[in-house]
Amino acid sequence: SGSEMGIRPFDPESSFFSYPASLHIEELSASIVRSHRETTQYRPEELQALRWKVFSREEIHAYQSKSVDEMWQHCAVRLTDAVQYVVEFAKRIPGFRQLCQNDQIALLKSGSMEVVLVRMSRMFNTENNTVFFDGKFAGTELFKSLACSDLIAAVFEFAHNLCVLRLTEQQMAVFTALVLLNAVDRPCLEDRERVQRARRDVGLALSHILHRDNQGSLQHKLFQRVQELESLCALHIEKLRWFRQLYPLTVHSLFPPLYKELFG
Ligand code: CLR
Repeated sequence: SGSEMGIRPFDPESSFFSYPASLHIEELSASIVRSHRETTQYRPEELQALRWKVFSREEIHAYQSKSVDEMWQHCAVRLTDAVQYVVEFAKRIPGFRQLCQNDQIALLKSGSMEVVLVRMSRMFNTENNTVFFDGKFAGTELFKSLACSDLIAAVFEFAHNLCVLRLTEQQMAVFTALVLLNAVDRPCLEDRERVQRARRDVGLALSHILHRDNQGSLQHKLFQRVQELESLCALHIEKLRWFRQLYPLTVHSLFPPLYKELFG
C-alpha cells in the first residue's frame, strides 16, 4: 500500500500518481464531488449572476450600528447555517459516514469551520474583496461591530489567496473532504486507524484529480493553505472565548445549539 512505501498523500515529492489510479479512487472522487454539489448553499452560476449585488452605504451603516452582541449573534446564526451544509456534506463522504459518531463529531469540531472558510473562497469576489453574506456582497468594514477586525482581515485574506488559485468544483470538493479528515492527531479519536485510512484514500483522490487536470503544482499550494486554516480556527475559538466572557447570556440563550456544540 501507499503508506508502506512511505508515500504520504500530501508529499509533493512523491510519485504515486504515475501508478494507474484504481477504480476505488475514481469512485471515491466521483462520490465526493456529488456530495459537494448536493450540499453547497449556492451553485457557481448563481453566484456569478449575483456578483452585482453589493451592500449600499446605508445598509453597511446599519450593520455597523448594531451592538457587539447583536452582531455576534447574527453572524453566529449565519455561520451555523453554513456549518449545517458542511455537516451534510461530511455525512455523505464515504469513509466519514462509516466512522462512529464520537469520531465524526471530533472531526467536525476542527474541520467544519475550516471547510466553511475554504468554501468562502467560492463566494469571494477578488475584484472588490467582498464575500457573499446575508444576500449581498460585503467587505470587511461591514463586520466592524464584531470588534475582531484581526480575525475578519485574516479570514478575508485567506479567502482571497485561495480564490486566486481558481480551483474547479471537483478540486474544491475533494480538497474540502481532505480538510475534514485531516485532524488525525486529535487525542480524542476512538478509531484513529480508520480515520487515517479514509484520509489516505481522499489524499490519493486529490492527487489523482490534480494530476489528471495537469495541476500537480497546486498540491503544495493547498498544503500551505491548510496550515493557515489551523491558525484561523484557533483565532475564531479565542475570539469566542473573549466574547463569552463579556456576554455569557447571549451565548447561552441566543447562540445556535450546533454552534455551541462544535465551538463552545
Ligand atoms: C462562508 C460561506 C457561506 C456563507 C457564509 C456565511 C457566514 C460567513 C461565512 C460565509 C464566512 C465567515 C464569516 C461568516 C459570518 C461571520 C464569519 C464572515 C461567507 C466571520 C469569520 C466571524 C466569525 C466570528 C462570528 C461567530 C461572530 O456559504
